[in-house]
Amino acid sequence: MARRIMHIDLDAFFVSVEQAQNPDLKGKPVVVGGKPDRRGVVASASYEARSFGLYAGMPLATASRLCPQAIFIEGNFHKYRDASQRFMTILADFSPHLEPLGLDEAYLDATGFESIHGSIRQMAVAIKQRIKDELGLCGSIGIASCKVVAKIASDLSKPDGLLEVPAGKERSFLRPLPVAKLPGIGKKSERILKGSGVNTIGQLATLPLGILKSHFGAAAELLHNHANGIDDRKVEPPGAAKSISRETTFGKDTRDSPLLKATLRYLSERVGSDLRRQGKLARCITLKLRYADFTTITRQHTLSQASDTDQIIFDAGIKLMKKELSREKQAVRLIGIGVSNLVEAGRQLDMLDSSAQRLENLNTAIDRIRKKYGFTAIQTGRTLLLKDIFPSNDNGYTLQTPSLSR
Ligand code: TTP
Ligand code: MG
Repeated sequence: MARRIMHIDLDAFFVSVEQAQNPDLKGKPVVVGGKPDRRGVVASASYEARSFGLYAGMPLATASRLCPQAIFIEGNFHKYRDASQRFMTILADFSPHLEPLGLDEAYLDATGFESIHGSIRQMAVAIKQRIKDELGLCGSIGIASCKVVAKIASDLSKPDGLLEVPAGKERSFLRPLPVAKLPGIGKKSERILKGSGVNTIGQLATLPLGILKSHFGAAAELLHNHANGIDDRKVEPPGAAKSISRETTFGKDTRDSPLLKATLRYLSERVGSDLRRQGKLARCITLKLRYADFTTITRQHTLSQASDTDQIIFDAGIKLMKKELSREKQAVRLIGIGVSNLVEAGRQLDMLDSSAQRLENLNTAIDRIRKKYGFTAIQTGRTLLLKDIFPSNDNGYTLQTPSLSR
């Protein structure tokens, strides 16, 4: 089932807090940032001020020249922080799966909440209403199956907007939009893309990955995925026991079993090493596969006992992979392994189990050596295969630096 992710962003936040406290300011061009005789820039401009061409980051002097009748306010950060905390408290009433970003925006995972509110859209309406009633502020909400599309939707809907992108419609929604709407595309990237004839997100989505890589290096894959409405990032509440994962995209889609196994082994070792460095044990192992047609699946296995050993992570991953690939005939584009449900390492490991103890001792020793001499100083049998496979590019495979997501 497709996820339902909301992105909520308050409209003209600093200005709106001022307007809520002083109704004389409502409906007028208002700027927070300082008096125009001060050096400095606009922090927030009301939508009335924006119609004169004012925007955040513009020098105050320029703003005053473009819109002399605008009301300029110094601003008070404590006030905005209080409003922000009250805003986040309202959101937390709706879902514990909440990830605040800065002061005035947040992601909320609303998957499965339709039964409570009638629909996710109605849930968003209820959120907007409470923000209006309790804070006197307007928020815009985007709803989609992933973060990047939800964020673009809330941005497009501003001000006081609500825009839902149905599951399956991500690409057609993004297709006509200018590339600058994609988070992460600044002025410089926009210029580069325009130079390659790419003006819309749709054009970016179909640009061959090789061309994108020549301009954006390691960021190309992410950009390509986002332009195609693909974004697996989870909504991660701050401070919650997170997950550790590693993944890698093959230079060429593959069904080669030794290669898949060796890569999984390598990724499991990286995850295990991170777990031990953080002093954590994991209960849940997740395998991720993306196929040639970009379909992405995750399969989970819960361990009877929390662990941080490479071998146990790998064993669980390989079982899940074998089962999955026996059903799926497509070639694999990306493979990843992750652990979650983390607990502090303590006495959870069964010390009576000598084989578990031996593995733990071995892993600790390996980590010590790696810390001293680098990660590749020791490689176990299966990862050695990677060396054989990846020494040159002539077989078409490249192993990219695995990304670490927490
Ligand atoms: P934004 O959400 O980017 O802007 P906004 O809320 O004023 O307007 P809207 O979302 O409707 O487009 O940023 C939130 C607050 O962060 C903003 O009110 C003021 C502050 N801010 C700065 O101080 N400097 C900046 O350059 C930006 C962009 C924001
Ligand atoms: Mg805002």
